[in-house]
Amino acid sequence: MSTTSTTSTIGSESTTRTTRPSRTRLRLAGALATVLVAAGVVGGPAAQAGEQHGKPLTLADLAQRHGRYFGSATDNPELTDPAYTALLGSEFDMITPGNGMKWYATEPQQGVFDWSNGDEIVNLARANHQKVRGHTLVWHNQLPSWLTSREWTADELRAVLKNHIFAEARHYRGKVYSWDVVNEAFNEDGTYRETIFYKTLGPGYIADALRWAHQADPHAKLYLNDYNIEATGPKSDAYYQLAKDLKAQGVPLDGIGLQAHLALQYGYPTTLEENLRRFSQLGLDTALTEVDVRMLLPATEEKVAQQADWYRDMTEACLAVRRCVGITVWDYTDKYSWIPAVFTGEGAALPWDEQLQPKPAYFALREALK
Ligand code: 9MR
Repeated sequence: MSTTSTTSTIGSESTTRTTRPSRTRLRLAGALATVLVAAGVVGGPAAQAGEQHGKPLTLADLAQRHGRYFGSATDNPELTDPAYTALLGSEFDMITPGNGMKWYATEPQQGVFDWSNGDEIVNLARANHQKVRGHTLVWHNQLPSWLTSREWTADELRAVLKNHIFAEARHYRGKVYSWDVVNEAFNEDGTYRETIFYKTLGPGYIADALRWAHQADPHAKLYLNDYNIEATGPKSDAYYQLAKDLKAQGVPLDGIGLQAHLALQYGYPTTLEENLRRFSQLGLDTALTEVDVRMLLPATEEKVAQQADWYRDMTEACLAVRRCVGITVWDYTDKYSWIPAVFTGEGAALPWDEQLQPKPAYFALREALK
């Protein structure tokens, strides 16, 4: 479905110049333009073809021209695959650790911290001049068993939560661009998910988590992140209302992360752009944080083409809304996608195939970013 036709509001500066340029000035400007075109810096067939100095522009290069980033998730076991890490290091300018910063990994025993997996990814990203989205401080999944296997009083759990957030956000202070502070806090109908945190502490745990994360790392952008909130509807309305309330209370919230785990069989979220825009209008950043578009296997040419359209449409929606700051795919190759392990008979969700070859979705992304 390639229905959204959007106009980017970026870079639409109006010129106020009224004097007519002299001929010499025009000649100089012409010469400069020729040089810049030849160098592939602006315009020209090479730049239009997405090249610079004879090298194809990366998704990150193209996104940067719109003031956006283009990222990928990754996971520690994959980092031993040199063909994989080569593309990971060159095509993207934002990295999200898929698992390495989650609670089970970072605080395997109470008060005993292990930063090794997160650090490995942060160090790799820094070596490649990439930023990092920290994921995630508070989530009901992938918790260590010391936390889930007993009852806590509210005071105890509050102290446990505060300690974890402070330790982790302090450890990565200055090293992450943003934090998914609370992940997946709502049910599909917009009610609060009955997590250990909600049940023990009430809904105020979200504001507390944001305040503690801000104290621990004042410069990180703080996000709430969830799936199935791409379209308007009860779940995304719940975030809209919560974000509004948090802003009114002066709670440090910077953005809403829309995961965007889409599936061809469930249809495209046609209200995505409108939804991004309403969060923008609250003064919040938005980001597409975990994008993939899965399908029922086998992948046919038709499905792969439809998938490409969806990647294009999502990118155009983000570019059309000023405060949609970037897009991250939930890993970039089908070789390392989480989908087949969780959804039997589904897959082929990412822009590169299992052999690390670009698929139509990759070219659609490039087109949308050009
Ligand atoms: O990609 C992650 C996968 O390796 C884990 O097994 C899975 C466990 O729940 O979590 C995956 O990442 C999730 C992310 O942290 C939050 N949004 C949904 C993602 C896919 O499940």
